[in-house]
Amino acid sequence: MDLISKGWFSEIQDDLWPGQSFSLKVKEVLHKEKSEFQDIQVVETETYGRCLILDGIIQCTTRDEFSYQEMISFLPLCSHPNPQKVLIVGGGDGGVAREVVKHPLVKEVHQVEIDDRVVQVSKKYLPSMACGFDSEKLVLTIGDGFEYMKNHKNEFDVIITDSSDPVGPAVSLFHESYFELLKQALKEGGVVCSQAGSFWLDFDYVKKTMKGCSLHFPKVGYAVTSVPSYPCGHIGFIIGSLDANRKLEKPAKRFEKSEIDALNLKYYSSNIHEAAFTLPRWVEKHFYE
Ligand code: SPM
Repeated sequence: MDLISKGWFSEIQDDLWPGQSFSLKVKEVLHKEKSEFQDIQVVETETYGRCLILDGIIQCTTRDEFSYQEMISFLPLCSHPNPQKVLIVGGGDGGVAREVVKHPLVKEVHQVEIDDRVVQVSKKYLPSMACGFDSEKLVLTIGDGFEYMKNHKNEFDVIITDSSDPVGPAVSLFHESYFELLKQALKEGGVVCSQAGSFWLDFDYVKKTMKGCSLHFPKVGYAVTSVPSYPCGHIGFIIGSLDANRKLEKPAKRFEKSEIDALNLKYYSSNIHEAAFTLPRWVEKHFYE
């Protein structure tokens, strides 16, 4: 199916967000291919800069990606007192790696991405994100995250899962068994963070995923950020800690304004960290009671 009609890309996904769709006016299609795993497109838009689209779903635009990439990275990193060794599962555009390597306590970052074509296309068309791959702290492996973790036990302080939505290849990353694997790959007191969908669209799914996470993690929270190019302009993250006493909404590491500026953070701050866990009453009631 052609995703672009009369110069507009429309994100139509009847299974994931029935009856609604976000559209972007397209200036030019820069790249289009079918990899072994998915359809990959990069388009230049009129008002959101460049946009990466996988299987018809917007992954990031250069205008607003920092909100997602900073929050999925710094929420878990700052929920851990000493996040020296980090694993990123997915994140083929490089934006999460770009953020994680900024953290002053992070020494070593390993990333496992299944689709090398996403990495190569991002290097060519999305250099402001793919610059994350250039860090000396980073080791990139092309392969399956499940298989990778089976061979890496008790290794990481923080694991971030930057996946696409729970359809196709990413569906298993939302299952309870995935959280069990994450737990085994973590060191004592480790923290995980996964893209988890929006409470506006995926209410039951988020709740179910939180339940799966809480079978293996004594402390579980859900935090949100605003991303205008995602459906409903909104997305959330599930964060799990192996330390039952950790208060996820209170950053273990607080950054001063000068540090935030030095790290070139545009969205994340310690105040935003605390606010991100504050949920509307109806959501809080259903997620936590
Ligand atoms: N590094 C950026 C990759 C983005 N991964 C998440 C994409 C999610 C897009 N759909 C959001 C729908 C929320 N229900």
